[in-house]
Amino acid sequence: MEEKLLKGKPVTEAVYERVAQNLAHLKKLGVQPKLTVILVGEDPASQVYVRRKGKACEKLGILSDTIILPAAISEQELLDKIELLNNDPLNHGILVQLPLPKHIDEDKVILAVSPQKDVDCFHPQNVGLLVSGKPYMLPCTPAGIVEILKFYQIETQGKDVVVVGRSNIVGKPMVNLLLQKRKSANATVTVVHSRTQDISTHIQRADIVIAAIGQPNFIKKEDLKKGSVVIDVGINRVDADNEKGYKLAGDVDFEDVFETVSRITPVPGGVGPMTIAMLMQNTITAAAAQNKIKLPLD
Ligand code: L34
Repeated sequence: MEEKLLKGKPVTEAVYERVAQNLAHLKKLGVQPKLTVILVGEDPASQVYVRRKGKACEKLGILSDTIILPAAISEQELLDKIELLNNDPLNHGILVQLPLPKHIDEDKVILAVSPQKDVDCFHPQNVGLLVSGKPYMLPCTPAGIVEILKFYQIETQGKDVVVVGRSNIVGKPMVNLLLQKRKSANATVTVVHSRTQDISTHIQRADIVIAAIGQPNFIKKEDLKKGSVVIDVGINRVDADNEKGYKLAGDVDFEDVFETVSRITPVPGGVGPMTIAMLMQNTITAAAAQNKIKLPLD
């Protein structure tokens, strides 16, 4: 049972080890990396994620600032705040937690963040570099998934990988990462989405399924090939009879598919913590680049 689980924790520890060594190198050269996270409004899930980002920085010795802005803030005020951070040489990373309130244009906000400080890899310049195979930084969640596959020695080269979902934050960058010409990628990638005619027939052919659609328990055992590897990116809150009033469910029906799959990431404790680990790595990469320093480990 245990060996089927692709847990995030041991993978984050390996990443944090690397980050700590790179960080020590930067500090020796007088650079103190700093990340600023902006949270607009009071979305409860976002509050959890942002708090975890601050905690990870604290644990590693990366400076961090969390700016909490009211949901009613104007788009211009937010853009002004970002501009101040773009011009602050002591701040190396800027992350605006998504989603934003409806009256704020996410695309404008993403464009406003200096590409050098874009630790999410959301800016079109950084997306372009990734697509062309010369990334400045890697998008956190997809990069975390590749780390999980590497750590557990799951071959992607030549394999059929089906990505379920085409979001800018997971699906699309995931495709681009898996298409890179490198050993830890080189996959044959299919993307299925809400307008795909028969999602199931595609998923049934997959050696590896990466589910990122945000619908609880969407994928069932009938959808999967026996022995396939499942990476579940979904973190859905579903009603539950406990103190919190909810529990977390993935996009894959874990109980239903468990016998069918060879490996599967749990929710929570799978991909989620990797997103944060890769953000730490990106903050170090950004701080190094802004100070023209080459890091010892990549
Ligand atoms: N700008 N917006 C921006 N960057 C990001 O990288 C994110 N994301 C996604 C949402 N919006 C963003 C995150 O930070 C999702 N995400 C994220 C980060 C951490 C976790 C989940 C999603 C996480 O720590 N998950 C835990 C459970 C947390 C809980 O108890 O609710 C886990 O074990 O999966």
